[in-house]
Amino acid sequence: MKNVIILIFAFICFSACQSSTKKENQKTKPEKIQVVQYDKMELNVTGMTCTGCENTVENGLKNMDGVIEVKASHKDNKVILKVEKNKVNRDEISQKIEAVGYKVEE
Ligand SMILES: [Cu+2]
Repeated sequence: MKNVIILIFAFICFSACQSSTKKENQKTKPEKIQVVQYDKMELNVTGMTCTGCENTVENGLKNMDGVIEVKASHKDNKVILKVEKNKVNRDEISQKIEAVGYKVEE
């Protein structure tokens, strides 16, 4: 009788462990397949006077981690970016633009 109880107990423990590892797998799976989300940023930038200025800004920003696309326009005084969400923020972009010699308007 004692053996049977131990056996049942062991079986319950075993199946409980199994179901808990299954649940963990289901929890971790979505994080592994994490979809990259993108953000669009638009900044008003003054000081750009020609396409050379646009290139300077674009090349400076393209090298930044998390920046996917950059389009600078000296005619509109705008810099439009596509960035990876939570990887790079507006302040870091502004700092970079100012570092290459242009002014970001708030
Ligand atoms: Cu220029």
